[in-house]
Amino acid sequence: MASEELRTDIVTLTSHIIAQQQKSPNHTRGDLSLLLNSIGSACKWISNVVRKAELLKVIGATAVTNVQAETVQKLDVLSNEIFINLIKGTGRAAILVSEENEEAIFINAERGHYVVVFDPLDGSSNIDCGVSIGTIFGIYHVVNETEKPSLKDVLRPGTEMIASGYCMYGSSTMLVLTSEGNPVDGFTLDPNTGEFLLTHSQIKIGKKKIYSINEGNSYAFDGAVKAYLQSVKFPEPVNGKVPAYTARYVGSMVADIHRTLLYGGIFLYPTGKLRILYECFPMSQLMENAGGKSSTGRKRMLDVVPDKLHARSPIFLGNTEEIEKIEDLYKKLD
Ligand code: AHM
Ligand code: MG
Repeated sequence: MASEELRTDIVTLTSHIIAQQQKSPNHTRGDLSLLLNSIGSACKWISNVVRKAELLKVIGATAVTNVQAETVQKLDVLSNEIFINLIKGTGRAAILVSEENEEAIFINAERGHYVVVFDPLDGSSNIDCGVSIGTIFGIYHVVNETEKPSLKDVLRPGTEMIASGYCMYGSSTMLVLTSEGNPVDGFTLDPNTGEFLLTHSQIKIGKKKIYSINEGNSYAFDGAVKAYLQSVKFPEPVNGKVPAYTARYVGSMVADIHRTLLYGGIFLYPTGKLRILYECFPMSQLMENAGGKSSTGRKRMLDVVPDKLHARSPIFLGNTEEIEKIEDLYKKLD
């Protein structure tokens, strides 16, 4: 492409975050913008180590000691350290909750007014075979800035989350972000400039009929999930046409949700493996802001109040129509 044809109206993650901040009366200090930018930086660093992981194993085994030291550290542990250090560096977070840490991490009680919950590298079964994995995060404002931060700032419904997102380390690195009252936007990491560039503005969930579930767990499914699966595999004709569903399952929540957002369909994890705070809530806020729905089967996911940091829940996310089918089946079951 000739240089005169190159677009110059580029929106970077940073310029997008600043523009959103200017529209928001609640976050005029720019603290949330700082946090979101630091998350963007953390994701770039994690992307870098994820992409080098296999090569480092080979180089590390025979050559440079410090490289070897780096490779013996597991990727999820390394990602956790990167994420924590970059957030700490902003001085704006009061509490961090990571999937990798049993306890909440309390920091900077004086100037930190935000809680950041995150899974630094989700999709553990896919880490060692090069399949897409990702980082998931959510942000709360502390309940009261004048009080000492405590667990009551964390154990709150998902409706109080002010921003959330994920970064997928797939065929490209993509960061997808939303915040209260704002749409869902996607940014692709440009490896040449090291910038996240706005490539998917105002994502609305697609309309394809794709269902995504680990059917290896079928023995543990309840009647509602079994009936739903039966209905998508053996669909009844609608107006003389049989609605054909496609099955897709990566086994990394970030990749399965990313596909569900862009193409449409439903993601089901009914057996209660996924963690409420840093897996279910962020993905639910993204799904709702993209025009979809998220449910435990019996209630809106974002209305749940977790009773402990690593509490888990069944979850169903996707097109409103599909989620309502599941909810109706649960009503019949109860
Ligand atoms: P993890 O936090 O140990 O990586 O587990 C969460 C992952 C999700 O990314 C994914 O949706 C799910 O576990 C897949 O589980 P399974 O392999 O049992 O289908
Ligand atoms: Mg996880």
